[in-house]
Amino acid sequence: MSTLTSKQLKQYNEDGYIAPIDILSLEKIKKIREEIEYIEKKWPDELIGLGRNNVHYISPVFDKVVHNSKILDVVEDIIGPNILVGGTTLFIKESGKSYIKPFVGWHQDAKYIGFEPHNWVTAWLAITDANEENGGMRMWPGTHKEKIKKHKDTFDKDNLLTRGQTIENVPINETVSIVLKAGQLSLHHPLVVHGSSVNKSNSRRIGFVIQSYIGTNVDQVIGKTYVQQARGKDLFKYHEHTTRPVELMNKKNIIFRNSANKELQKILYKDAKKIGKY
Ligand SMILES: O=C(O)CCC(=O)C(=O)O
Repeated sequence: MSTLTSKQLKQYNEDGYIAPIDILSLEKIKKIREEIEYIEKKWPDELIGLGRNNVHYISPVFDKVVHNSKILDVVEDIIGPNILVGGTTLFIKESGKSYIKPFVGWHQDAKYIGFEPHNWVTAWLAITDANEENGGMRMWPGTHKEKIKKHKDTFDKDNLLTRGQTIENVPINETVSIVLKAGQLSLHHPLVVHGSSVNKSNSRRIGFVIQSYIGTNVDQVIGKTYVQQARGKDLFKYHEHTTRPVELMNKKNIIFRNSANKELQKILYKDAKKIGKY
């Protein structure tokens, strides 16, 4: 029996995403936010640039999120019972009052991530509310049924994507705003076109993105991905499995995360003209 309702599954099949899904209480979200702020204060370089990736390798708090059974139940409904965690990214958008104006260009995740076949799903957990005002995501429904589109590398410094990539001429009036309360989740398909605008509010917008949950039948065709078993059995053994952190910022875990992030960087910048800040 599935956890997602038939309406939610229909939304995924027809539109390429599902939102919102209730996952964590505000009390649990507060602890996650405190963990971010604690790391930022104590180790100011740790979560910026390439360091926005794979915080679940150095923080037991985030490790617990990626192995959360409520998230895995809904992910299982989409990709089946054998699930690996293929990576995570913190998408933090500072308030519009800061000197940078971060946004995310229109893109399809499948263009750069290298996971084939597309038996995978991206889970976006709202650590703060995410809405039109503070730069929540917008989806272009139905585009997951299309092929990979042409992406232009702009290297715009405010674009939170690695190469500042963007799909041009997206009809904004056909896109839909994803509104999430802190603690809610959205799921999106590898091919659905999405992006997000600047944060015009007075506070940060934070999304913790499991990018992505992959079925064990999914290989990495560009480079190397490390994985954790989230549920079920790895029947294919395409990837190297990693251990889970038991304390924050353990030295061994830091070294491992740095090398995993370097491998990720090679994937995300394959054939790019230059390397950006992430
Ligand atoms: O956080 C955002 O605004 C965009 C994140 C995104 O593009 C993704 O999760 O695939």
